[in-house]
Amino acid sequence: MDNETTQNTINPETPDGAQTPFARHGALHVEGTALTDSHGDPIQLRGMSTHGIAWFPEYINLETFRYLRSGWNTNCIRLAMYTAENGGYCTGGSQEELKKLIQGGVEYATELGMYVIIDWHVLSDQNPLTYKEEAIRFFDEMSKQYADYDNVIYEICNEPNNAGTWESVCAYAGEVIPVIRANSKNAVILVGTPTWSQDIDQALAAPLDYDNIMYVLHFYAATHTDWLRERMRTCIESGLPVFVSEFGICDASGNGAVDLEQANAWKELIETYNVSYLCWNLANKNESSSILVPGCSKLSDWNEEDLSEQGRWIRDWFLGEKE
Ligand code: IDC
Repeated sequence: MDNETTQNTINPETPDGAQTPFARHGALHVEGTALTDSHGDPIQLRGMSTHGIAWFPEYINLETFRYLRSGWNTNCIRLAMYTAENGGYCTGGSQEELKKLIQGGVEYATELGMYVIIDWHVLSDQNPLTYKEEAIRFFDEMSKQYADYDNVIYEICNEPNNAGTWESVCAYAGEVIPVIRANSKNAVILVGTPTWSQDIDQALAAPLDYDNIMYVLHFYAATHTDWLRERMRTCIESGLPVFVSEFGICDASGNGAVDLEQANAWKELIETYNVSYLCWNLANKNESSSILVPGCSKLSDWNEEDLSEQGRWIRDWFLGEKE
């Protein structure tokens, strides 16, 4: 389906008459280091990542997404589906239920004219090759189903680590990307990098041979400081397209104190290079990376008391964006 048709079939207007993000920007592609919209202009995606959808499915609904779009000024949502862990897609979770959640999330985002990332959330399984066959089946199915959805972005391995070396990521990507591309020719694909998506320099040294690929960097501001910012700057300056599909401003456990000074340094760098950024996580778990406090059961219209410190900080960042 071409852009025109897709733009016409996806709700072009928000209730207040403003055009939706997708209606304004259409299908995305990668030009040099920049994520670029259908008019050839650079675009910055921003928004929330869900927590594991198996554990916090309640946030996948139209009203929450609408509030994130119209109330929090975001244009993208990331659907994080753990592949391992308790209830993971490859470790005993109900694949049918998990796919229903993904499908709901994609439909809500599409109805609202938001971009949506389908995240194959490799973490304790370390090496994306561990569940390669499952990944191939999953992404084949998803990319067939969403072949005509120009707002869908595929993230093929959240955070390779330990045995998940750049060589294994390349071997994995070499099998998974062609499967997606056979169905959805031009989809933007995000590729995680070793050491919990910190080693983007390894991707720079040996990039993948596909178009419309971006390499993933994740940071947690209280843990990852100057050295990782320096790496991001160097890699972008050297021509690597970088996408921050997950970050927090607490420590890498997803908990602990937030570090506002480091958080602001990251924000400045991200804005300097117009990098896309998605914040971990949309839940009310008792941990500092959750944007909602544990007692908050509201699914939208959050006020000051409903938000954690990270929640208030990220809301203010989103609201400060021009567009
Ligand atoms: C964390 C969650 C936490 C959960 C843990 C293990 O915040 O509630 O118990 O995973 O499943 C990542 C991962 C992301 C982590 C997050 C914080 O992508 O799944 O979520 N983190 O540890 N990389 C660096 C930090």
